Amino acid sequence: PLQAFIFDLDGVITDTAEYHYLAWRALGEELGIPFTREFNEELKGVSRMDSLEKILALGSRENDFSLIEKEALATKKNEHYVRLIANISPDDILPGIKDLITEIKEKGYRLGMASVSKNAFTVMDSLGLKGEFDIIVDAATIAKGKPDPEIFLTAAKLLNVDPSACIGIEDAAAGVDSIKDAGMFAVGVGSEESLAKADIIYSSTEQLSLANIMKAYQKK
Ligand code: G16
Ligand code: MG
Repeated sequence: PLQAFIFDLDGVITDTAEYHYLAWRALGEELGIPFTREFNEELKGVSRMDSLEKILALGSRENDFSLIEKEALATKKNEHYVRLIANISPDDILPGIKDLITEIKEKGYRLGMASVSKNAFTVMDSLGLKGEFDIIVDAATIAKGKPDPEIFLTAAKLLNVDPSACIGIEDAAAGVDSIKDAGMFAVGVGSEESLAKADIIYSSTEQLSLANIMKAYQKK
């Protein structure tokens, strides 16, 4: 039987996915590597350094920088991102999320967070949601980012529940892969084409419904 829900942060709880996009896009332009929103889908849920590598590869510039230079580029993007999230408040929680969290807790399910973002604790604090979650995985303890299942498996372990008794919620293709490879039921928020592997897909957080998710989960 179902025991826990494990949420992604960026793009599910709040729209920081947009800020990651803006910060990467600015760095890309500076490097002469402009990219589209479509390409950005490949960056969602992917760690900071892996995202940088993908952007450099897009511009065939992966061999133009030393590791130290790459770290400086990643830091520059992060400083921009940190400025963009400076004024985040509970008003920035995406529609439908608060109600879903309340319902999940009322039904007695456990609640976890699986974000590979090193800024996750800050963002959760600004949103006023840190205390609502039973566990928040510390991204610094994760060796392999999404699509690897490590982060969702770690969340299940910290919650002390079996992965098969967990539902993961994600907005990124890499995140859905991570959930599925962890052996969990995957709820996707976004477009059908990029989240095809999810067990159930909603076009936006507003459409999320615990009753619906439960129905789909029980059918599996
Ligand atoms: C998030 C974002 C990614 C970002 C990554 C690392 O993952 O989706 O775009 O690159 O975290 O973030 P940071 O640079 O803040 O450490 P998630 O798992 O919350 O979707
Ligand atoms: Mg995300």
